[in-house]
Amino acid sequence: MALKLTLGKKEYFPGIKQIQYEGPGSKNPLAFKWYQPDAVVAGKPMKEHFRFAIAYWHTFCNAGSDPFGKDTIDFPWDASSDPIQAAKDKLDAAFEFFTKLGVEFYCFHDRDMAPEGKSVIESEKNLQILIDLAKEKQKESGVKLLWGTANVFGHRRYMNGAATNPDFHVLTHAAAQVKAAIDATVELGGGNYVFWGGREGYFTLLNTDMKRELEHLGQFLTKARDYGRQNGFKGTFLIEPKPMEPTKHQYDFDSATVISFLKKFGLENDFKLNIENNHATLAGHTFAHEVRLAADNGLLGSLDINQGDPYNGWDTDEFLHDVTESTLLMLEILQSKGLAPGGMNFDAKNRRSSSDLEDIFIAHISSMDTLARGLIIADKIIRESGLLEMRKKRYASFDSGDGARFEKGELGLAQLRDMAVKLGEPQQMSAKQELYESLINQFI
Ligand code: XUL
Ligand code: CO
Repeated sequence: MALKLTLGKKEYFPGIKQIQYEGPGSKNPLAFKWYQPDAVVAGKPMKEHFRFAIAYWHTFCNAGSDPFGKDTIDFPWDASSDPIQAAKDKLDAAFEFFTKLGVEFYCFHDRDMAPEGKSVIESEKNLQILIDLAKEKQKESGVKLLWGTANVFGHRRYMNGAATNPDFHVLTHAAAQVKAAIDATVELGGGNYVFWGGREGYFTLLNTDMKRELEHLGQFLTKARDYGRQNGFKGTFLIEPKPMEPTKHQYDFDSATVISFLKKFGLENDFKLNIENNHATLAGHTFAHEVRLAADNGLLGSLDINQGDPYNGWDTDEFLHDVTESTLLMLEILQSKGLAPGGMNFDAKNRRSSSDLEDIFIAHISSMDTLARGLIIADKIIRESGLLEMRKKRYASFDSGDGARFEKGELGLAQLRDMAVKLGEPQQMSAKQELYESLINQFI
């Protein structure tokens, strides 16, 4: 079903109409060149492969400030001096943006949507006001919530952590926020609920009882899961790995770390992973590696789409615009069971020097086209390049005979040793890395 254009009292992007597909030859920056939501690729419509979502915090809250300078972008929805009115205006602008871009999902933190109050109770009331309005807007437009989350890293009370804070009092405030954010996610029909542990980590082991902090995190997530399940949340809980920034060492370091954490605390049936490209590269991995590991463990949940800068080592959250990177990602997605009920959330921001309002449209369009191209290319690679067959052949010695017996656990170490004696020195087998790499380029 197509989204219905949904405007508030004021139109925030007056020069921009609903974005259309015009094809690769188009020179219109406000048109799709590759992304056709209903075009079928690899057995289903493009939009179902991607399930694109807009990140409320970057797109409507981040006006370009960095540690060295203040905002550079004027958000017209930020004009009111009454914070609740400003939040309502932002909601209007957000739904105008979603429905003009044709993106069916969005994601938010509690504090992106509604301002923090002077007490837990006032914060809960503020959030409820906005959730009621968002519910109406979802109904009118057809837009859905991909996931909700709580910002338990921004406020100064969380400077030593939220669920892993050494002070129990702080932990109770994190619990209050997570409870309200789960309630909001249930009310808005969100398919997922995310935990990103920005302050769950440490700067020095000298003042940190790591074992105790990790046990607190396991306990906290268990209780959050129980609360959600008892209160109508049927979706997937997600943990978003990131190795560092803002803390020096974050507990949810990467996919491998989070997978073993989930298994240790018995959370693997309710939780999956929300993997972000720039977090993967900060951990010294590729996006594809992190996605493959999660998928192989049945724990691929959702993706935060962006890219880092190869020449510096922090979380620059750029819009994904690299076609090779997108192709390698889509190769993994096509070999997995797909993302639903997860999706692809644009956890990305414009450069602060991209200061026109239309630049946020251009950035999303460019990324959606990049992913659409990646999908088309990856599908072709799978069907025509022979790459997967080549890879399978590398392991042919395990497909039958003693190799297959080994895989089944039928051969002990001493038997394997006797076989080495009998078989003699193995024949060298090239890994053909450059051939694989050239195949990818042949299809791009
Ligand atoms: C921070 C980050 C967060 C999470 C949600 O690096 O990625 O925005 O996606 O809290
Ligand atoms: Co993210």
